[in-house]
Amino acid sequence: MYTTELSKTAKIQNLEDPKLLEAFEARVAADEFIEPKDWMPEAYRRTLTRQISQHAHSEIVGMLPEGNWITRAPSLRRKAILLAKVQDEAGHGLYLYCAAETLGTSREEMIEALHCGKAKYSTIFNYPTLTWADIGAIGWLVDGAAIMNQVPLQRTSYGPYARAMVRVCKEESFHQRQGYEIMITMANGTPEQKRMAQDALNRWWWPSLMMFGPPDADSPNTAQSMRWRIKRETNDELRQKFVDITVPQADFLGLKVPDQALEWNESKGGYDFGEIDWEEFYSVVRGEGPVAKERMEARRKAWEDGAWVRDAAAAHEEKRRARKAA
Ligand code: FAQ
Repeated sequence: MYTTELSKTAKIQNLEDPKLLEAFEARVAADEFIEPKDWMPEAYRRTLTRQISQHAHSEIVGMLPEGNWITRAPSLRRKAILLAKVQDEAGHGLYLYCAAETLGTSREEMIEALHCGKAKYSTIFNYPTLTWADIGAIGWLVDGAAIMNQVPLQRTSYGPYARAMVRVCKEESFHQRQGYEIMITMANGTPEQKRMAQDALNRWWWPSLMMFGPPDADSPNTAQSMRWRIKRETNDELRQKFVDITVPQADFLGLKVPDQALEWNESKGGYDFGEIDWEEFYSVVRGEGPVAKERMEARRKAWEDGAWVRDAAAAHEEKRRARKAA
């Protein structure tokens, strides 16, 4: 339902009214926000629905790896912070579903697409959280990568998505700091705690770099999304920025980034880094990630378990309407 179908997209574009298309392109080029009731090309609507719904699904599925640690957090303070963070992710998912709904697809349709495996969510959430240090690494690296990607999305051309991103980014930056603070504590703790912190960095580093998507040369959506200012920076540009910011943070922790090829490149003013295992990335995208099956089972179960709440809300609304009409 949401995957790119470039041949169809090209056909749709040829059917658009050239005058409307030209006016739309001019508005985007002038950095105006496009709003739900404005005319927009069908391919723009589709790619936004795809990206925003994938983003929403990621926030919701992303609650699972951390939710798994709420009862095992090492202190009441850590528990309260983690609980608040996981709740924030639920909120992000809800803003994003609302933003996607303004494009004409219902929340039920989006959720059905996730549950039947048609819609994607971020590869990163298909890896398991094995130790408490993973919660630090997720905040530091995964939220760090998410912010890197989402700050430019505050200026994305679709108004409801851009506005949702403003609040999301504020909360993500708190999330990143809480993760880094866990890493600081562990890296300066006992030798065993430092070893756990290094092990978490080793396991989360490469999957975090994959979050930015395929290299630009292999990204089917980037060129058009950059033209329509849905994306403001490319996958490779954001990945490079993330590496450049994060490597000194690892140095500060006294931890080693697990990449033999990592080296400062004076001429480009950034780090050179090793080849990402794209085979692994595509296999996780295909649904073959280490805990992909468990993630989808948990989401389907949550949806089924929550059916009574949705039914009760719908019955209440019906009663309210009937009372009003009487
Ligand atoms: N995972 O042509 P591109 C978070 C797919 S939120 C899975 O480059 P695009 C918060 C892509 O859909 C994390 N699939 O695509 C949090 C496309 O599929 P299609 C989520 C991926 O859209 C923290 C195909 O590959 N953030 O972490 C991935 O231009 C902690 C070709 O790729 C967002 O969603 C991937 N990593 O660029 C929560 C941000 N990468 O349709 C809890 C918004 C690519 O061709 C705890 N999204 N694919 O079949 C974006 O910025 C973009 O959609 C990209 C991909 C950059 C992810």
